[in-house]
Parts: sequence; C-alpha cells; structure tokens
Amino acid sequence: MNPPKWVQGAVFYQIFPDRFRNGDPRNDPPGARPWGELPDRTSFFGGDLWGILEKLDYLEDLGITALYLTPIFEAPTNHKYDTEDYFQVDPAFGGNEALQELVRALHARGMRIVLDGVFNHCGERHPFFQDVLRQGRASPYWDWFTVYGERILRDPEPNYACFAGVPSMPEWNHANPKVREYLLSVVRHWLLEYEIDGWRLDTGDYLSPDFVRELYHAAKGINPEAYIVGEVWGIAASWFKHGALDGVMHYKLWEGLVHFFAQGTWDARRFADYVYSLWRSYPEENGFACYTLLGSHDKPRFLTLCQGDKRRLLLAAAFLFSFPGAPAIYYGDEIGMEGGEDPDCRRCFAWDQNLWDQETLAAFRELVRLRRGEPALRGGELHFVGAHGRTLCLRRTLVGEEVLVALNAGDGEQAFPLPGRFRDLLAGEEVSGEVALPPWSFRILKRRR
Ligand SMILES: [Ca+2]
Repeated sequence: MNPPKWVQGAVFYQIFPDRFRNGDPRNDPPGARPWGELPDRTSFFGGDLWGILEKLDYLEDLGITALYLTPIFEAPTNHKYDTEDYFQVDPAFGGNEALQELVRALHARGMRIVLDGVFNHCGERHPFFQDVLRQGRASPYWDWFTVYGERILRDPEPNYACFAGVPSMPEWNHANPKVREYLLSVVRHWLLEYEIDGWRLDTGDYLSPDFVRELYHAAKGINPEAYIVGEVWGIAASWFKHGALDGVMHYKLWEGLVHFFAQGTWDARRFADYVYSLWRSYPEENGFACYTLLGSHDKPRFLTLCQGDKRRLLLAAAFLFSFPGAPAIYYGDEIGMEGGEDPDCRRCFAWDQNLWDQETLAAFRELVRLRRGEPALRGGELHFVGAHGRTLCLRRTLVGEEVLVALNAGDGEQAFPLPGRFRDLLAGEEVSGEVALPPWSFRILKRRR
C-alpha cells in the first residue's frame, strides 16, 4: 500500500455537476428548471462541465487543487448514479469532449480530477440489462446480473439483485469474471485515455473487497499516482488491511464534527478521544490519504446542521484544515450555502455575489492558504495537547516545525499559556506567555525557531 503523496497536500472541491454552473444552455436536458429554484428529486438545472471550466479561476483562487465530481456518465437522472453508458460523458454535461477539455485545463493549472465510479450497480437503461429484460435466460448477459427466476419481474417487487431494493439500479454480479473485466476496462479507460487522477468508489460498503482490490491494482497499473478513495460510512480499517483503498470519505470523522461543532452534544474531551481513536485505527499513510469533509451530496449542509450559526461552521473548518487528510469543500459551503437532506443539499450554486457570505468565503480562503503554506498542517504528526469543556488544542509537528491549533467552541472567554514564542499565522503577530481565545474563535500558531 502506497497512497499517492499528492493527496495529503490536496484541497478538494466536490461538485454536483447539474448544480454548479451552466456553461452551455444548448445542452440542457428538456424541462430544465430556472437556475436557483429549489430542487426536488427529479429536477434538472442544466449545469455542465463547460460551466466548471468557466469557473476554474474561481476555484484556483480559492486554493483548490483537486476536484471530485459526482457521476458524469450517461444516465437518465440528475445524479447519474444509474449509469446507462460507462464510456460516454452525459451529453447534458457536455459529452466526452467537455471532459477532455476540463482535464486538460485542470492539469495545465496543476490541478487534478477524481471521478465517481458507480460499479456496484448500473441503471436499468444499461444495454446489458435491457438485453436480459428482452431475452431472459437466452441473453449473453443473463449471468451478469443475479435474477431469482426465469425472467425479470418487477412487481410486486424486483426478483433480481438491485441496489437497496431500487429496481432501476440492478446490481452487477461481481462473481462473474466477465463483469469484473468489463468494469475494470472502464476504470482503465478513463485513467489511460482521459488521464483522470483517480476514482471515488460509490457504495464502497456494498462492494466485495476482492473486487475492490483488483480494481485498485488495475488503476495503479495505469497510473501509480491514481487516488482510489471509497465511499465508506463505517470504520474502514478492514479495507486498509485488505490493501484495497488509499483512503475513504471520512464520514466517521464527520460524525464527530457534527457532535462537537454543529450540535454541541459532545464536549471537547469526548470529541478528542473519539477523533484520536479514529486516527489510531487506520494505518498512518491511509489516514493521511483520507478525504475529510464537512459536507457532501448525501448530507445536509454543515451550516444548516449548525442552524445557520457560521461561527460553528468556521471552527469546524479550522479543525478540518488542521487535521491530517485531504480536506474537501462541498461546492457552495464556502459562500455560506444552506440546505437540508437530499435533495435540498443539492441546490444551485449562487453566482450572484450579493448572496455570498463574504466573511465565510474569506475564512475558507485563509484556511486553505494556511494549510497550503504550512507543511506541518499537511504532513505533520498529530497530537492532542488539551481538551476541556468547549476548548480544544492540537499540535502538528514536522521536522522541527510545530504548529498549535487552539479552538474555543464555547461562549466563555478562554486563555492558555504558550510553551515558548509563537507567531499567530492568521493575525501575523508574535505571541508568547498567555494568549486569549475569545468565544467561538480559533488561533493557529507556529513556534518561532
Ligand atoms: Ca447546460
């Protein structure tokens, strides 16, 4: 196991392509809604990869180094987790040409792109499943799926394996070597022909570890620097023992962030114990290669979980950007977008700057800048040096450098004694002795040599 080194220095930005930016209205799906209307489960808004291309200056200026896009291959829904053709970027997103242009432009800026691989299941419109629907047992693809009967039946319930019982998402039969080879050909194709930089594996918890390990090696065979990150909601230790993933989307860490920062249901001691135990549960190289997040298309917006209290959001962000792993910004979190459970967390990005929370945006920019400027924040060893009440302090150390991150997630004024002379990386001033930590604030301090 050797996760790519670039990941621990990366700052990710997650995009739900239908909702980030509409770069070409000519490719909009029929019935696309006006930009900014609240989404329901079936609405389309016309966002596309051309729109992402248009906004690379914005992303680079924010300090983003890598994109993660939810699925882009041809599929009937707005989320595209029901793939119809794994070899075609959806025409509504600009087709293969748009992806080629996007990858080229990202790489020219030194940025990377990770695509969403939906390999547990396909969509019902996938031609192989359609063939089984038509021909039943006579189809050459019969044993590519798992059908409990002589032909496909949907009523009163599907008689074939499908994702979470959803009939429109038939599951691949990974026990069939032809299925595995087909899916691996998809993995290789986009790495080799389009030079994408990695795969996020959808529904990792549902995939067989042996298939994922095979996929991992197939990807690394094309590009040893490819990043393979799993959507895993539980403890991921077994995946790393199995040598099947570089990292996971760190939903376990997210749970702790919600308890301590957003809801305040845990005190600092409980949070620190929880996070420390998580950190020590994974091999260090995999911990550094985890995708750490405050939000995703599958969770309510973090600011909404904070009931709109941006002080809580910004403290959680300060923690995330000081913690090992590759921190990710879910599109729009940086401008203070809100939204509840899916589909509300998938609103259109608000490009009218009058709607932006400038303070939040400035804070995200600053956190990204600090992280990118301080090697200890990216690759340093992690130590918790204090956790009491609503106050938390962690230390990152790397070859003689030391950065202290102190957070006060409470209403009371706090102060703590510094073990030496430090520079406040946000305020730019030198500090020593006792430093004040006002309510709902954080300080990031670097030891003077
Ligand atoms: Ca469009």
